[in-house]
Amino acid sequence: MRSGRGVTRRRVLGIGGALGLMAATGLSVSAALARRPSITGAELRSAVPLPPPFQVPLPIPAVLKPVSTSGGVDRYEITQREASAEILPGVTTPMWTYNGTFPGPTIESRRGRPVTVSHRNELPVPTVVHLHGGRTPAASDGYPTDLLLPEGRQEHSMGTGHGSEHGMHDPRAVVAELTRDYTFPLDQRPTLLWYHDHRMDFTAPAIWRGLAGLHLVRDDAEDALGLPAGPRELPLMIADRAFAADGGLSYPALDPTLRVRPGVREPYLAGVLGDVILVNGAPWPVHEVDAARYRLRILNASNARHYELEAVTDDGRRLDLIQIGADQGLLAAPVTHKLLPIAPAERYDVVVDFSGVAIGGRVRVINRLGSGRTRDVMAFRVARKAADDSRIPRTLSNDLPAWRRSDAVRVREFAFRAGRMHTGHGWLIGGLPFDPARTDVTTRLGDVEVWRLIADVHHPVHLHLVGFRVLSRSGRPPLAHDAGLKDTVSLRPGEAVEIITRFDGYRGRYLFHCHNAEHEDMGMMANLEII
Ligand SMILES: [Cu+2]
Repeated sequence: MRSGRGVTRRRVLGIGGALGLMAATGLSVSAALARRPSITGAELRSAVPLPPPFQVPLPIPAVLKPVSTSGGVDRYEITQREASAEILPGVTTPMWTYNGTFPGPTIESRRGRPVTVSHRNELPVPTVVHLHGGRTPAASDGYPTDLLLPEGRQEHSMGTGHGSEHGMHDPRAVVAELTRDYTFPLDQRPTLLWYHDHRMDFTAPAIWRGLAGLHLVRDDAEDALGLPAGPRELPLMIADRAFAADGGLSYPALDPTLRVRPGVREPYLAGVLGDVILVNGAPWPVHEVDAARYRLRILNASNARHYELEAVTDDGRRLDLIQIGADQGLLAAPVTHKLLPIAPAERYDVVVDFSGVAIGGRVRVINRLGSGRTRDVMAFRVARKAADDSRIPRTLSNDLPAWRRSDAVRVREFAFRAGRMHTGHGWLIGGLPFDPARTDVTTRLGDVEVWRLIADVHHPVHLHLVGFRVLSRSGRPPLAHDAGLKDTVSLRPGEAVEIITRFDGYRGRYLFHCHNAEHEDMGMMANLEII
């Protein structure tokens, strides 16, 4: 009942929702904005009893040890394999994992010190690893057809989807078997990155089954700021899931083997939402804290769920969420929020001060867009008084790019909209579904461009390789949380968002796409060729 009621009240969108409305009645953009729906997607309901909130301790993903640090390179090994996890207390959930855990192990790196991760695929399907937010040469960026096949499997026998469904072959694909080395130079601003599966047509179910982990990049300048650190720096990977009666994860895949036929069943075409909110793989967890400042490194790793986060004390007080960083690292100066929207794949670096909370008191992190059980995210219990020598400097960084409109050598426009592709319903960029063989954008290394991104429903748009700045939203100034350097921008229904970036780093074939993972699998990607 709880989620059923929520579904109707919050007008969760199937394809017949806002899309049909906008197409059929020709709603103007301003009218569509006024009717902005809070959620794009439909919610699955779990078939097992769910635990009460704030009982399970918050897990912190283990930091992976390098197998070698010689030659100026940190070398890691990760095995992708099936493993059983106890996500819900007393319930066994088979998952696809990096090294047997969900989230996968965290990698910690220093800026400019290269890392090689050797991935071994022991899963029953091909995989692709993408380091989201990484400034990575194309060969290691995890292009969706650069498959890592399980041992002894031929590509044609694996039903890799792009062959069977799209009737196309990608001659540029670089396919490996069993193991593949991904090399990340990490010559970039320090920030929280995340690695996840990016296989053609099957990214959404692969992430849902557990193929996601964190990768932190640090440097001396950031370390010297005096921000909360050590046990007072917490990564928070937020993701929703739903559980079937047998304890396994529910997912409405058309092909449960995830080999041949991509896509999801009808009510979920706009995105798959779960009724259980996980943080670092635990349902509605609780974490004991000192009465001190904490640095929260928040990632929304959900396939389609958006959150508007608030930190609320037992007596109803909303704590400040002091944003210090965005997707691509530190802001110039802190920005204080009471409410922080976070779309799939976005990251926010936030300091929360628990020193004003009574000892024994609780601070709940809630999602204003949720309803019933999905309104809760996690809680902090303030356990003890403690000394705190951390600080939040008024100047956090002074290396943010200051691109101006006049720097741009061209302006491009892309519409992110529902439409038809040959397999049925699709999500299109500029009217076209993804085709690995078609170059959608060609740009020169070093060029500055302005992109105008237009949405029908919510689309969190992600560019590989580069960070960008948000210039405007539907002709108005950016929102407070658009500050800093981004790699994913949340387009709200009916909105036109302008971003500016410089295409530097590496030449080669990259992507831009919607990071609603279901949209991404149903066509909403395009090629970006840097020459
Ligand atoms: Cu989308």
